[in-house]
Amino acid sequence: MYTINIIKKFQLNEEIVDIKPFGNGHINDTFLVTTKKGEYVLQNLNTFVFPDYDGVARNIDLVTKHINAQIMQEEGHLTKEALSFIPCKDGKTYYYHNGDCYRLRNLVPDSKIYQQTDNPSILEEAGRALGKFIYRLDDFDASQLAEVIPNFHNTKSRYKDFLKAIEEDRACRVNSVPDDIAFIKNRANLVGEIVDKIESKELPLRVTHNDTKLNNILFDENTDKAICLIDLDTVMPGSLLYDFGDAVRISCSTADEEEKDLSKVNFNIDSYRAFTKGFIESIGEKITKTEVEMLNVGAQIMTLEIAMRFLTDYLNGDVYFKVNNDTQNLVRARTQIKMVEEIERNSAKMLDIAHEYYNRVK
Ligand code: GN1
Ligand code: MG
Repeated sequence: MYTINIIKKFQLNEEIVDIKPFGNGHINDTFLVTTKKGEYVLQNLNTFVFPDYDGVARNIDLVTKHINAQIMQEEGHLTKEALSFIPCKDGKTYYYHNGDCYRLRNLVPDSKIYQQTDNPSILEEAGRALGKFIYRLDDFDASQLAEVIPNFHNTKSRYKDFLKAIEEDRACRVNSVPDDIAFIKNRANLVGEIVDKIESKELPLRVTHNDTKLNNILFDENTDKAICLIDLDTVMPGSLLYDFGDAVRISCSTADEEEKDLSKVNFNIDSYRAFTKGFIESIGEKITKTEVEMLNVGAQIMTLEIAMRFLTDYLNGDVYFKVNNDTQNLVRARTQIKMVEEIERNSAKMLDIAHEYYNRVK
């Protein structure tokens, strides 16, 4: 169906001027819709990755309503931080047709994203936005949320998927990547570190975003202040370490996830300091001592997990992440493996930084 006909299903009675591809996610297709009155973001959710598209829409609705109510309470009115979705003519928050699931939301005015930066004040803002997101959802009952991708950040189950991919060797690629496989297998003892502690209640189960790449944070074009987190499809119950770790692996890297020259992939400790400062300051006393002690472990495990996911997809023949060529998932796996090494080398310093800022808020 033409995109223009899809937009007609929504309660948006504005004349459309332009529709063009937008953003660069690995899962969904996104478009920028310009009308005579404003700009909107239309997204086609990947229903292979998110078969429970109804649960995704409900989760997002519940979480944005909760956050927006807090903004109202704090400010007396809705600010730019508030995301709002335009309902369909039938009242639903999405339009489903033949396996495609579309949502339409406002484009936050004068906003931009960063793919990468080493500017400490921007990274401090990024940490602050993430901390605020978790802070605002602290009193939200996580059991209301559907687990839209079961075991999404269950590193133990991701490791099982990885072993299965090696055994099946569907794309006949196993023999060409022995060192990458060995790197991950050598760290098998780490995969239960977070999930086991959630189960034993040493780590609290919170509401987390679960996809906290820097480009999922909106910034104000004029002031460079962080506005809010976007791309809420994976909002689910989880550990704060998932969000912190997933953010750090990108925000504190000196190179892109797709970089082929691994000598350019390094860990920037100043970026880590700035991000951690913003994060701990905004979440304040709500962060637990165990979480603080494990922030660096969170970064290590989340980076290992995504390395494993990219390598698993490479071994399975590129069935999950969007790719433009046969080695893209391997390149991604290798940047993440290099980041794991870098994080391991810096872990003592990372722990010191976490203590330093925690001591100021506790
Ligand atoms: C996917 O589509 P995007 O880029 O926001 C993935 C994340 C990965 C990321 C790796 C639902 O996110 O988990 O960290 O790629 N999202 C899903 O770049 O699997
Ligand atoms: Mg995403």
